[in-house]
Amino acid sequence: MTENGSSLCFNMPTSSPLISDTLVTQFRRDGYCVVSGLFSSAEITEILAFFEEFKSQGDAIYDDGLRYEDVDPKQRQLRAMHPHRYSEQVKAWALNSHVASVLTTLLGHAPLLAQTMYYFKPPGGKGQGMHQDNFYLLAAPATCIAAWTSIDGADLDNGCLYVVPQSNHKSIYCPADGSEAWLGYGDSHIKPFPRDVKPIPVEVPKGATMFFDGNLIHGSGPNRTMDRFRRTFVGHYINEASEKVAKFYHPVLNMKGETVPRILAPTGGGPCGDGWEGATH
Ligand SMILES: O=C(O)CCC(=O)C(=O)O
Repeated sequence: MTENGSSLCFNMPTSSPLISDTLVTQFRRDGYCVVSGLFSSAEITEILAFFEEFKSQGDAIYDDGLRYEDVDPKQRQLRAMHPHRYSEQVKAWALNSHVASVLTTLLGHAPLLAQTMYYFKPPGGKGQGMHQDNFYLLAAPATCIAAWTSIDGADLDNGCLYVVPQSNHKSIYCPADGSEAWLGYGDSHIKPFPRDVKPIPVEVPKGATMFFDGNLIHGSGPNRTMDRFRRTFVGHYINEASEKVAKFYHPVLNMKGETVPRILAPTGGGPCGDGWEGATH
């Protein structure tokens, strides 16, 4: 433990046996990869069962304290925001040692947990607009990373993610027209959307985890099925060498679940100007 409260390097090797060199290369080049087997099938069943129960508690559904049944999934994302703040069990899943091991390889540093979400995306649920996560998290000096674990299997019909490969090498796009519209569900902060990039779908098998870079342009399609959910458990992490992340993601936790007080909230001067302090997303 350092004097400012962070636990740097838990002796976790930076080369994980849980991810192949090919996938590490793909992540570094394209900004994403899909890794199987980090959660057991029993854990996936437990996560599913937990959130089926959790949704009736109604205290962690985005936004404005809306309850599950009050959210119209055609209008906005139906998702629990930061459920790890409400449940030690969810926190334990977010701190999963296999996920931590892969994150350490991809980051080259130990990860710190900044956010969890659980997307329900029921039949008919809307898609998510194309965005870059670090537009919202403002992690610095390194970008953030997501671990997105598919509970049902995500495919073209039920609303898998779309990504722009290699956009992880681009800077954060700032909204050009100054409008607030991109804060709405399904809208994009990337305006105008660059003509030279083409999103591609990424299907993820049930139980597998997709990792993606915080600068990667991504979004998701609508759930066009009549009868299948597209549920996903998501953790957003920052690199332990980070100094800052937006205020919406505090407290930041190390992978032992301890608060890391040395991480500050940016007070202006980010890539999109002094007035932008980030947001939940
Ligand atoms: O799961 C989705 O549909 C969107 C997820 C996403 O954009 C994210 O986790 O950053």
